[in-house]
Amino acid sequence: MDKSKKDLETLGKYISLILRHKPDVINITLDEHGYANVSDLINGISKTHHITKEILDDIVNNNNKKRYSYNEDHTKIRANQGHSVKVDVELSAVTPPDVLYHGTATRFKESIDKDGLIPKSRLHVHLSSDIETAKQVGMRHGKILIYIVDAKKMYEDGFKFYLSLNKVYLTDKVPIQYLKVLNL
Ligand code: HQG
Repeated sequence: MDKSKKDLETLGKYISLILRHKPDVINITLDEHGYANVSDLINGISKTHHITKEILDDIVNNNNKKRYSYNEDHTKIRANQGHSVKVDVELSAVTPPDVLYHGTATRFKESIDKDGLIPKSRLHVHLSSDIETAKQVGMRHGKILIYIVDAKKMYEDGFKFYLSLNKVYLTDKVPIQYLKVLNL
């Protein structure tokens, strides 16, 4: 990977940390909807990383996962999903596809088969509509294990589903009766 791409990736990870988990690393706060002030974010980041409004625009518009959004007048920015800090990013409730997937690692199987899928440090359990994305998510944790989630049944049973702007399906938890391991 060339250096500028690598730099953007490092910057993207740092922005993720700030906007989803630890805004205090640059002494800023998020409002109740998860927004940070764009100029405060740029000022804070510029203490340790090279950043300009143009670079931030590039990350917002071209980040492969569309992780961030500006508000209407571009004075505020937030992460679309993935938070551990308690903010309400105004997710839209949706009817899920009949089947969703969750990519994880084999080392979590025993625990998941006992407790179901739980959000751990995040606000929601993250689910994917396709197996390929679930593989990418699972790979981050170790040897891939993919669960098939019976979203249709969950929905019929009253569980709520949300779709983030960047097309990640989110729900509060997935009890074991809705889970089946996908044979890879
Ligand atoms: C596991 C990335 C033991 C769960 C991705 C996962 C995603 C359990 C891990 C987004 C468990 C949490 C989120 C239980 C769940 N016992 N382990 N009962 N229930 N787990 O990173 O879903 O690149 O918080 O299977 O693409 O891996 O950051 O969640 O392995 O969309 O934009 O606990 O993060 O997006 O790990 O990933 P994570 P995730 P970004």
